[in-house]
Amino acid sequence: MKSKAYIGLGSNLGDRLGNLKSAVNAISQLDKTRVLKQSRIYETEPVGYLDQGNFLNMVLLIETELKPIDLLKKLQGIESMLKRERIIRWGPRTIDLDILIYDDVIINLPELTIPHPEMLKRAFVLIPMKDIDPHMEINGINIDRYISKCDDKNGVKLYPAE
Ligand code: GSY
Repeated sequence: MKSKAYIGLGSNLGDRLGNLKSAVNAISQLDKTRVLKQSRIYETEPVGYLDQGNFLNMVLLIETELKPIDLLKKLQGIESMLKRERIIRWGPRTIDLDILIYDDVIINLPELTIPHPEMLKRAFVLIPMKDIDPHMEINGINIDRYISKCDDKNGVKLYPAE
């Protein structure tokens, strides 16, 4: 059965743009998976642990036959392949791949929570997501309403296209 999932990507170490591109390429080559849409890329000020460099963030909409846990494992494989470094818990990372939404599935496991618990408070997730679906509603509420309440919205800037 084919499912749709939104994946959040972030990088703030090394070749940030190259890391995002490599991750998109690796996701597009996953078994039983195809990338349907991708957002533009945004440069975003760090949220949480502030003493670190700006991130590049983007969001993908994929179609996949992988179950959520299998998709998580594949994404973790891509993170290790891209040599994700994360010394400080909320600190800099070469690449971070998060399953944000998977159909209308709700999962609460120690290793995986879907929908992503922080996504509705993070403009660095919602603004790219809006590129993919400008009229998106979450829990019956328009995405713009969530964005307007995000503390980090002024720190999210479109990254110049190449
Ligand atoms: O949530 C993923 C990692 N992360 C990010 C991020 O991707 N972008 C921004 N702007 N801040 C962040 N803080 C953390 S942790």
